[in-house]
Amino acid sequence: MILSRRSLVIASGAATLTAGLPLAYAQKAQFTFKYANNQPPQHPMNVRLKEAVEAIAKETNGRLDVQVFPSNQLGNDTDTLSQLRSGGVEMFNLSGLILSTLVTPAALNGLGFAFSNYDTVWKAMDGDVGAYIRAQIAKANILALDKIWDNGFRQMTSATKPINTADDLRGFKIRVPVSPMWTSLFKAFDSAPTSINASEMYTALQTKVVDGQENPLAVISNFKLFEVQKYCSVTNHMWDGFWTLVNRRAWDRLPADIQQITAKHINAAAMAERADLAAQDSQLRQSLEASGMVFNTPRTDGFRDKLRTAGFYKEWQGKFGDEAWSVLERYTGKLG
Ligand code: X2X
Repeated sequence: MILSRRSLVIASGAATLTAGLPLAYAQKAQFTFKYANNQPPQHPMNVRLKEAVEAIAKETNGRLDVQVFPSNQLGNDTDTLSQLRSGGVEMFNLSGLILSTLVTPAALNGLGFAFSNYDTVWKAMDGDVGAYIRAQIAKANILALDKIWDNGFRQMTSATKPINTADDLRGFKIRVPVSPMWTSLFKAFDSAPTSINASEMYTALQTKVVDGQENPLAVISNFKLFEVQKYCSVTNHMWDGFWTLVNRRAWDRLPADIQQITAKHINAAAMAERADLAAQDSQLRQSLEASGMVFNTPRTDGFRDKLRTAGFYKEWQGKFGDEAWSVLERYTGKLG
């Protein structure tokens, strides 16, 4: 049995990763920021975030106290995005694809099979694709810091069967995050996608509301999905990352030196987290296999053909527009 999100929050007294500043920073914080994310405390994102907020406290001499709330303690991703906009939460690490419910171009990097390796991902996201997306996010009055955190290349898991071909996805009851890109992708595969936030994912799988889901190995491991999923099919069907989003009014209240110190340490933490995940990669598969998961690696051509004939790429080229599309193709080569 797992605890519900609510009882977990009560049980932990909504403990944050910082739990107040060390005594060394005796000066009372001038600014206190809540920083939310959906990953459990042991995910490299939260490990690096904890280091970063300590470094920020130290370098600002305690003027800025950033309190990190992992595991959606302040609400699921959809709710937290509303809180970020209203200012109830000042900082939030969120998948661009989920942000795309508000800023459509933020889903650009998640287009099915757009990226085939990390080298291209980082060139694009640290280059013109990332810059393009951040400029669109800015129009929604939200600041996105420069360095996107890695979530990862996504793989499909199932309680019932390995996914070998696009046909295996027909009618497949799959949990997807709350985002039109994911729904559209799995509709194109003729699956039955259900939008469920990450905080409700484990329970949805456990109670068999859905038979499968798709996520990077680090998430499959950290959310303990191996307890409720048997098969892992290595499809690498999309790459997804987390932007550090900041409420614009809260950011503008910070003096320039604190802004600069904060951006520096958070961007550095994102770079360190990318390296952590890369280092964990091969060992993650082994540990998931040791937990009983069975892996297969399907050929992806059939999946791409299916998306093409279903009109998936045409649909998204229309939604994103030609400018966005050509920025992406600069890195990925011709799409669709
Ligand atoms: O919700 C998910 O599946 C996750 C954890 O990968 C995202 O944040 C998009």
